[in-house]
Amino acid sequence: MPKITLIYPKWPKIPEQTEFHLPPHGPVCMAAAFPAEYDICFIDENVDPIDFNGDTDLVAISMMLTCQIPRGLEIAKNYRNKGIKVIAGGIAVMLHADEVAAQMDAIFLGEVEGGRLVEVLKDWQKKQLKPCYDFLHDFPPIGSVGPARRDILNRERYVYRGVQMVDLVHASRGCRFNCFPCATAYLGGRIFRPRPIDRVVEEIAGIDNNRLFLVDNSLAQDRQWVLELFKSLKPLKKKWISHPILDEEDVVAKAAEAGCWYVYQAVFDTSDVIRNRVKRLKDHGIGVEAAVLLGPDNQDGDYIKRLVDFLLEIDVDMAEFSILTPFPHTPVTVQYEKEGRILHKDWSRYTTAEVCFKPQKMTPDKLQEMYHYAWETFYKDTSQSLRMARLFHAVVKKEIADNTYKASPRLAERRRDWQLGQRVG
Ligand code: B12
Ligand code: SF4
Repeated sequence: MPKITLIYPKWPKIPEQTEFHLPPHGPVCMAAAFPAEYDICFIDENVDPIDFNGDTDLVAISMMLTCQIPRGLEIAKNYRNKGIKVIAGGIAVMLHADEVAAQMDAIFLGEVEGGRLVEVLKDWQKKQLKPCYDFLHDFPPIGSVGPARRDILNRERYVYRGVQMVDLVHASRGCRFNCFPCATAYLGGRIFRPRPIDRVVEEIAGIDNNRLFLVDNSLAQDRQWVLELFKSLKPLKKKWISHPILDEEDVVAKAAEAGCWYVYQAVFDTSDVIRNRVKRLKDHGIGVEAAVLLGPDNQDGDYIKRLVDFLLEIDVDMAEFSILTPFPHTPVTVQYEKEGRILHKDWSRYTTAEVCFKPQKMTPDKLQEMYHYAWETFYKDTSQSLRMARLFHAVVKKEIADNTYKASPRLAERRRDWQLGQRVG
């Protein structure tokens, strides 16, 4: 049985974020495309160390973020020095294709379903790996996307304070929008590709976790499809987080009924549109985590102060601040390249916690200072862990109400110990 080591390289976690890890999604989807006779050992280096002396026939490196690239290249070098072939794929490889290709035996651009990975493996078996398998924008039939291989995850690592983290799943690929800081239009070719709903439901029903994260780029792309999706999800009684949902009263109501627990909502200004959107979600019992980008050309220090005050005023549950970062193949990078505003291309610093470009209305130092100001001010009176605990409390209440609450194994263990202690005492 050929042994594959699939590695997700470590990345520098944003220091301000709560110290927990979500299970990686790209690798588990990719792993599902391997034929059954392959033995896959998965290492998420964010939670487990790599044993470079482990027995392996082929190394596959999966990278989602630009800031994973330097570590991914280091890992590849290490294995290639031992004569082991290394192939790389994932979003960051698509965005940094030439640079990565130069240091791998092969790169894969695009999505692996539809038999594409099988072809690559055949070439490898024949010792005829090509340097590049380019399927970017040549999408496999969306129906060929099967259930992800979550069994390869070391699940114990994705537990935070005794609580099992969410499992990730996607019901669609692509995004028809083209927002200025985002590479998704390049990756997905602006084509919204929903998966057949029955296959999504089948996959979700098979996940042994009541709490999920629907990582679809946006649930605001096709009204009819999202309504159908929510209707089909409702009987499963799962609780889920998602990126933005179409901001219409009936859609939000159906999302809540289908188990929507909280939403990552981009907050880019202090308008009534945002205020009302947040209110609508909260009125339906859906929590809101504001995703706030700092540094676009319309912002200065005072603008950021107003934005933070606004977030507190509209009472979002959590906020995640990131510094606008000129990632390759985004509209904003094309503009900043032209204007000579990119400060450096040290990818390990492209974490969104560091300023890598010249803002228009502030110095880079001022923007960096305002980033710290935003995190500190928002969480000054109510800490991040308390706010997160509240979100979890909300989901537990919903689960108790519909009889789906399951104490996570560690909490159940602690409760048993405590009850035993009471009896003995
Ligand atoms: C889901 C998601 C997340 C999730 C992470 C989920 C997880 N743990 O995996 C969350 C919400 C946590 C997240 C966070 C962030 N994200 Co994000 N995220 C995405 C999103 C929307 C989808 C990714 C995904 O899962 N796609 C579905 C999977 C199945 O596709 P895939 O990974 O491409 O895998 C397929 C192929 O690539 C291939 N493949 C994958 N690996 C390999 C390996 C080999 C060897 C081969 C052959 C093939 C292969 O097979 C798979 C199946 O076909 C993308 C946008 C997008 N559309 O891509 C942004 C995206 C990846 N995120 C981005 C960013 C910026 C971030 C944040 C930094 C934002 C922030 N400031 O907080 C954070 C970083 C996290 C951190 N530092 O803590 C950027 C990346 C920019 C960059 N160049 O670095 C993207 C591209 C969006 C954008 N703004 O442009 N994100
Ligand atoms: S930011 Fe969201 S809505 Fe905009 S292009 Fe990217 S994925 Fe689509």
